[in-house]
Amino acid sequence: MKIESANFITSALDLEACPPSGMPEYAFVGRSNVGKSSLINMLTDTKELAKTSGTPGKTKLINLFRINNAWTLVDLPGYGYAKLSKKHQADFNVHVSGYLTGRENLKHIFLLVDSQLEPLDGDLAFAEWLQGCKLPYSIIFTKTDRSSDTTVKNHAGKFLEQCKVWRLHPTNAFSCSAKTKQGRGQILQWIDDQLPKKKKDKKSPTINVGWMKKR
Ligand SMILES: Nc1nc2c(ncn2[C@@H]2O[C@H](COP(=O)(O)OP(=O)(O)OP(=O)(O)O)[C@@H](O)[C@H]2O)c(=O)[nH]1
Ligand SMILES: [Mg+2]
Repeated sequence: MKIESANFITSALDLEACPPSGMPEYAFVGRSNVGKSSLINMLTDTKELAKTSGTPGKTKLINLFRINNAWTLVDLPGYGYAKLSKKHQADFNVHVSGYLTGRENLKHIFLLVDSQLEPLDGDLAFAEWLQGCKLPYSIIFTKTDRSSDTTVKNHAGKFLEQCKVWRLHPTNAFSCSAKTKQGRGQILQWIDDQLPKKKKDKKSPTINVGWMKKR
């Protein structure tokens, strides 16, 4: 999919503040600092559409972006960073879970998992919660440029093994690097495949004027 336009729509505190939309929506969720905002910039080929930071907890609101005037991409606050205040984590739970369970046009959730780390129970528990809510989700292993291919494969393999143990069935699994753009093509292609197909322009009917010549 070619990104022709990527525009910020709004930052919303909660579901009620998200403008109603009939466009298919795709949300990115995961632990604080896992690389959600960086991945959104990488996918849209922009530098600062989504705000990133080395300090966990940068994204505090539900940020909506309109892509190609056809679908919406959503950057969500992160979860589970121990150093964040209890209040921040509680707000995350209420607002993000309210958005995920209540947004009618939400088509798919990408759960980002750091490929540098061994599987974390927090990520598996989040996937379990999504599945319990019957929300369709896929896994994206992030920051693949930071480790060797062997380490990335090892961590991704272990995580997917744990998914089986936890009886989790993500729709798909991808890997990506916001730095090298690895995975960009696959993720965008997969989203494109899910989008409703535009109807081809009907050709104007050709008028057969042969009968006129005979007269
Ligand atoms: N090397 C490398 N660094 C990355 C990658 N993705 C993100 N980072 C870095 O990781 C840090 C966190 O990235 P963000 O995109 O802000 O993470 P986030 O998940 O949006 O974080 P919160 O908004 O705090 O939940 C930043 O310093 C990024 O530059 C990647 O693919 N490769
Ligand atoms: Mg962020």
